[in-house]
Amino acid sequence: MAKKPYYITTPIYYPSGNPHIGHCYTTVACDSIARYRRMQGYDVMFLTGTDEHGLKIEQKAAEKGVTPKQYVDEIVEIFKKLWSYMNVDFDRYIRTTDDYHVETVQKIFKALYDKGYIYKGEYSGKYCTPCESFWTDSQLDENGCCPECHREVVEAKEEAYFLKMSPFADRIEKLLTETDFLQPKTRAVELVNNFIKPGLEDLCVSRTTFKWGVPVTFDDKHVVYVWIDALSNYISALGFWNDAYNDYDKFWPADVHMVAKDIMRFHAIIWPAMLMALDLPLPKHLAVHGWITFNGQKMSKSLGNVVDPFVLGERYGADAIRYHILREMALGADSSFSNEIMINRINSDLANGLGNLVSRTVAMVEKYFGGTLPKEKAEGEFDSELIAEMTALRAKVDEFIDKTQINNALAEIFKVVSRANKYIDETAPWVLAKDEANKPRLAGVLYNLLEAIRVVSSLLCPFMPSTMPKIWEQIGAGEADVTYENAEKYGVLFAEVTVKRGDVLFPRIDVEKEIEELNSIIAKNAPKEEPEIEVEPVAPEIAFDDFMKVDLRVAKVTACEKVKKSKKLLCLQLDDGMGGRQVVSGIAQWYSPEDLIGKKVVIVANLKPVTLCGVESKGMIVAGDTADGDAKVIFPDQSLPCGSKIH
Ligand code: ME8
Repeated sequence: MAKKPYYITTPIYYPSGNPHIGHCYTTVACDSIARYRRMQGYDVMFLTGTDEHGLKIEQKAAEKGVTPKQYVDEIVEIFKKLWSYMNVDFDRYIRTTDDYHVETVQKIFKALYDKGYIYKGEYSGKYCTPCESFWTDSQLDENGCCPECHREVVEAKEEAYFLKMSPFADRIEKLLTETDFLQPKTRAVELVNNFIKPGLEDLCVSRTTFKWGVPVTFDDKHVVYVWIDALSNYISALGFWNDAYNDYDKFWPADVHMVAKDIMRFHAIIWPAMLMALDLPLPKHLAVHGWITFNGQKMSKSLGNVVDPFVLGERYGADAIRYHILREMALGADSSFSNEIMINRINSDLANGLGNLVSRTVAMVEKYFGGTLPKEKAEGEFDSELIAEMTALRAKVDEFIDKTQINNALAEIFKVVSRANKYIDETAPWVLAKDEANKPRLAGVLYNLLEAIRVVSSLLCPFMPSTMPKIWEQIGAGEADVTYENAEKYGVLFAEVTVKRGDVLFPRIDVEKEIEELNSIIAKNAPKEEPEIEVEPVAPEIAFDDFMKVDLRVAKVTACEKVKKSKKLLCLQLDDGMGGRQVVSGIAQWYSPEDLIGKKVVIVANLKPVTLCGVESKGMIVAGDTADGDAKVIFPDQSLPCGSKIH
């Protein structure tokens, strides 16, 4: 019987800096699902790649004095090296600079134009002549000048192509609210309220201010907007409207696109609109995960050195890193990365849990039976419970993988690891070993443990692919024993199995010493100098009583949306511990609603209410200025209760 096709994709990453642990999460998550599906017998296509066009890349290359292509070639190699290091087994790697992809993008753009969905219009905004750049009002610096060179800008108009969005608004709203396309569904409401309900604006899909992009074939002053270019990768990589590949009919529509929340909007609104306009089927699922944060901020390239995945992999092994990031991240929520949490998890789950289970079991088979078990079955107390749990495990893992909830799948597997360790304490093999008459029971107990390890390691293999074969060697399991089919069966290992002690799978890490070493690496890699700012003079002295007049409180953002008619304002609903309040804040340029919802902030609680753009604001969110003139919200310790006073 022909295998069922299964198509899963990561975003294609910008090669504008080295990959970091955030990129690792999505890629390793997709790799694990792809491996799980292969194990289940699917014919899998796992696609990843790089998104190589755009102004940012053009500028970075110019700074380095190389061509954009030379610039991306170098970084793409680092991405590929990291994926091989992390045991990421992709089936195809797409680069948007590949000729076949460019051909598809050009044909898509032309088809949308011919169908009347793309039209020529005028893009108006502020123009900086020396930089040859258009800026929107919200992008200008605090003096209304160019955010790059800080010179004056002029009102200007530029011809541009636009994609009509309104014909698709109803269908997209239904897709988001009435189907399970978007996972987790809670995010769909946010998208509909923030983008669809206020009216979907037509999208500007071409640029004339830089050259590093896909040229529009019928108007070569223009290059295609980088998101139209990038999103098309999911089908160009299958050979849609090009001759490089021939798998479109087999693999489209995709089973899962996995992305982080920052690019959800492009995948949940713009990509479906493009496909609808082309009359193509929509992907089946969009799985949206949160960010890996570090010190409360989205981990990004500038923080890359802090937790360089190569450095971490060198110290603990790629599988331990894979396990940690997959186990920590719940679909939809952010996950904060800390070296200490990672080390503790490696110690508890991998060294003490799984590693210990394997080494104790193998050591006992060697000690009590010289390495080969006699043919015995244990069917007494505790045995049936362990057997029932191991045989029920596969179905539970399947269910979570179907829902792309990898952390929960791993939690289920590790419940069986704990259960098996507990079984050792319950059955006390060292007591059984004292009496020759108990030897048959002892052999049966050890056989059950080997079976539990076989089941657990078979199901863990997609997540930790390089460690599991080492376990199989130790427990005497052959390739045919560790299949998906056998993962729900008991009694698969040969009754007279021979074990073979091996190296320690996950050496225990000395937490204190390790943190000290990591901290010194972090300190070495930290930017040497703080960015310079013009420090404002300190305000005139005030008495303590005056300070106490300002009532600062902790409040949690329960809801947040953009203020209509304003590019700068966000309207936040806050739980202030006193019944709640609404605050309007001018931070829309730097934060989107999903960055803030669920977080605690500091507010000036007794500020006189004002009305901004017709919306009432009771108080103010406390924020600071960066060297670049951006605003950064002050996030207090998140354990402070709502309403608590700051002084
Ligand atoms: O957005 N935590 O590329 P990009 C979790 N080229 N995931 C993170 C992360 C973090 N701190 N940082 C990055 C682009 N990611 C576009 C995509 S797709 C048609 C075009 C992951 O290099 C996450 O998967 O900025 C996020 O969606 C992706 O990297 C964005 O990568």
